[in-house]
Amino acid sequence: MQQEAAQEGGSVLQRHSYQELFTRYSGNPIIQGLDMPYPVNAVFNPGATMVKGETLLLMRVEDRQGISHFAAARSRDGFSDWRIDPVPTLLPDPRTYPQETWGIEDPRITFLEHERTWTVAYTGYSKAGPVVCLATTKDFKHFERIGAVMPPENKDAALFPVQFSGRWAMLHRPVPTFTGVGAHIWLSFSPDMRHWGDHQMVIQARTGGWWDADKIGLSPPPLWTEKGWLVMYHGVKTTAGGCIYRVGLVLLDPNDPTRVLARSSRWAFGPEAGYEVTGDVDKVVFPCGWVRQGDEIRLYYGAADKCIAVATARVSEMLAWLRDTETACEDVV
Ligand code: BMA
Repeated sequence: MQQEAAQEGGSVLQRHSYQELFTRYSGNPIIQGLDMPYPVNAVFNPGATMVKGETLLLMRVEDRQGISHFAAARSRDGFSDWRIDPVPTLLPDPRTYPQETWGIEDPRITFLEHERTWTVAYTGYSKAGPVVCLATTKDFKHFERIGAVMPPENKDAALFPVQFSGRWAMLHRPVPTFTGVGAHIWLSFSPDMRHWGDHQMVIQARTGGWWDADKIGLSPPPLWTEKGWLVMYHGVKTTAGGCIYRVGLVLLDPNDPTRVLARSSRWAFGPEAGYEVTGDVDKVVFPCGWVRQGDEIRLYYGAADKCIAVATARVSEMLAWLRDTETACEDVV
């Protein structure tokens, strides 16, 4: 943060100018409901990855019944000229998978280099509540469902792209039925992506007046950096005017992702632009995917549960910012 003195009307005003970590793309929002080749209510919360040199977004599309499915959009530069599949890319299939009765939501994509496969973690909206589902794909045309891997209520999940001591690891957010304890981010391990165990809580929602009090959840999948796993998570602040969804950063140990190395005290990005402030759900930025090109990260996010936007940041600056705004976790919860 820099402080500047501005001379205005004869008096000296102290003005704070913040160096924003993320820069919104000037062409935001990049995809809206009207861009879809068929009638929809909203398009938001996309997973993101690179496929054959192009950016691919797997978008959550809410139809005009209120039920969500996925549609793929592709772009050469990741900002413009999106080519959207003419028909839904992945529809809920409640007859075979009852966990998808009321739709599929919020996909998070992890590329598994060794397997040359993408794993998509998404929310199945079952009659018993949201569950974590996994599916794999090699082309974003055909998907193989692994099924529901975490019972309700649980969402905001993504796989790490590597194994730890021969096991897959997944971050996710169960919601306890026990009241008053908050909803936190957990880590679980699996030998086969189907059976999960060794559950442990790794990132705890803060309490009281904090921006991330009581309820947090993973945003995009964890990102490998030379300093450790960079994790972006959303925090939900409940106010008299409704909820505000913002995102912050955490760094996990590169070899042991159960260990939190650093956590930002301030949020890194929050709803400010008109399309983030007003929509089907006001004041929401909800990223489910990011793509790294060298030191640049492109963050793809749903804005106000209505449209899709992108913002950029530098990984080196995110790590430096995290160090500068860090708060010892035990002091704040
Ligand atoms: C979360 C999820 C997201 C949604 C957000 C804001 O719980 O359901 O899909 O974008 O709420 O409504």
